[in-house]
Amino acid sequence: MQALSLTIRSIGAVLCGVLLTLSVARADDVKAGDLVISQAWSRATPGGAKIGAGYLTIENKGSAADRLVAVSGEAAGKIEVHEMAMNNGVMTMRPLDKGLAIDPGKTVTLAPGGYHLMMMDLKAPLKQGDKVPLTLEFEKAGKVSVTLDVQSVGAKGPGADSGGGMMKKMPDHPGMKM
Ligand SMILES: [Cu+2]
Repeated sequence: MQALSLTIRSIGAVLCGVLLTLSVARADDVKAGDLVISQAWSRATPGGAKIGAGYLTIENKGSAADRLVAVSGEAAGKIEVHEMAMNNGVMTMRPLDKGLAIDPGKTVTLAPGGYHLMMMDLKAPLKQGDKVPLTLEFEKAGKVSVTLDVQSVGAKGPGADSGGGMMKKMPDHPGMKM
């Protein structure tokens, strides 16, 4: 019983932490072979949007290159690995046909404005606080399960430090006309 109440108390403490700082919720690192996957997150989709983007960090601690070749998940009809690039002054994105290379000793970060997982045909809008399970498939490391932590619509990163903390949670901007 003591263990149980301790657990409940620590869950309560974590919830408080989330409410106060929005910085506690963070998925644990996932290890697969030589790869370490961390900071898996996404953004809430504005109502009705059928596409969303997933972001994460992949570190290759091994001595051989690996490659993210496929992504799948229940939340979306289709998921591709995309890159953003400037083309004649226009920001465009395109699927990486051969997947995303993770060179040995390197860390590749998927983030807004760069590489991302493009989730198409979303079954439901992504809401802040949602957990979205995905399966990443690597050439060498094989299939790896990760969970995207859905942040606010305007979040710039996986935690409060980059997302603006409490202010982002307020739906109505004080400066806006009601
Ligand atoms: Cu895209």
